[in-house]
Amino acid sequence: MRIDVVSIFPSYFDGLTLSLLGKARDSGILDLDVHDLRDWTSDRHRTVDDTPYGGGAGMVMKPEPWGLALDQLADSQSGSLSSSKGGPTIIFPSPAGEVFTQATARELATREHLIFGCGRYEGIDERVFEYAADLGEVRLISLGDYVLNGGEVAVMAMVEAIGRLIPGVVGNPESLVEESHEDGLLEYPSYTKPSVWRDREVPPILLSGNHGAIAGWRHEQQLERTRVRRPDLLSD
Ligand code: JFH
Repeated sequence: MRIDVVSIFPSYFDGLTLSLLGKARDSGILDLDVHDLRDWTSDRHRTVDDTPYGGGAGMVMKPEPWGLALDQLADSQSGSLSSSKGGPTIIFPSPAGEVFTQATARELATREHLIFGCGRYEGIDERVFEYAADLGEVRLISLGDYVLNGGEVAVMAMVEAIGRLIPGVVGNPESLVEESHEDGLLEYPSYTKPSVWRDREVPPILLSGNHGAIAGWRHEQQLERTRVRRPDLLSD
């Protein structure tokens, strides 16, 4: 999989680039490239923003650098330009997008080429989303119902969630099988040594060696936690 990220703060992604790309980079499983949007400006001040038409607070990202960036990144890899199928999946984090879930991560982990566009200020000129739709599949995705200052933190979360689903990427769990036990419940509680810590004991059943009883207890824990913390997962 190829992942391109476009941002005016590319150094935000230094840690992600380092951690995610151990053997994944060397083996070519995951090719993550972070780009500075200002590389696609041509004025002396490398301007990426301007005042909003119609008035209002703050600034809006200009379309021209985004158009040039998307042109270059969309045909550098994805082969077939235009035609909208076979092109990259182009993701713009947005507080007004569909909410990102594990199902979204699973879907995006199957794609050959992802391009993440990180907005800042009050967002990106709307015509960029229309233009991007001619280059690939456009997805506006929200990390959750709260407002960040830009798309970078959302992209880091999404790339981490997607990356760990790709076999061979650092952080990929041994047992995605066990994890994909898709019961839609919260996790059961985990314990490790010592068996008593500051007068607190590990639930004795976990030391019993009775694997059937342990599985049953864990499932009960999952149900109860979900009922208390996330009842929406049981009703919807
Ligand atoms: C982003 C920002 C929009 C204006 C609510 C009503 C009016 C500030 C680019 C994603 C999630 C984001 C996110 C993603 C990209 C950008 C800041 C945008 C408005 C806010 C104000 C710029 C924020 N899940 N949360 N935030 N901003 N809106």
